[in-house]
Amino acid sequence: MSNLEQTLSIIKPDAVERNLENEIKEMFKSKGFSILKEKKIQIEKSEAEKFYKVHETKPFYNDLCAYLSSGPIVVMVLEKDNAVLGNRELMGATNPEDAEEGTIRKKYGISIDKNSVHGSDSVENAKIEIDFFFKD
Ligand code: IDP
Ligand code: MG
Repeated sequence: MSNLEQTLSIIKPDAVERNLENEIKEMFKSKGFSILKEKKIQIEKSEAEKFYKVHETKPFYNDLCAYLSSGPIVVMVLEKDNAVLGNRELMGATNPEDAEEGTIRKKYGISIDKNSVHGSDSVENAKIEIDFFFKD
């Protein structure tokens, strides 16, 4: 049975800066994801703080928000069957050192904070995050 889902992906500043946008998009497409929407933007720190609000009590919250707003990012809506989990699998572990071969973070991630991509962690959060960037 099919279970078409949408999820939010972000190519983070470290990857945009290294011109990895096309390589990363090709990895999504080769795994069967359709890119329904995309835009390259730079956000304010205050917007990053809203986006990462679930992490506000974490010691790394301030650095994380400063980082996400430090340069251009590419935000995308990805679609395929079971897209949320499929994207998490393709991204790999949060810490690139722990990420499996063949994942985006293994291939391109520099460190736990510069790990090249973001992906929604549940269908519910995917809806919230897609609205955050694409509702106008
Ligand atoms: P995820 O991006 O794999 O979903 P989360 O736990 O949601 O990971 O954390 C959000 C982001 O915060 C991570 O992608 C990473 O950039 C950063 N982060 C998570 N844990 C740490 C940490 O221990 N130190 C520094 N940055 C962290
Ligand atoms: Mg997360």
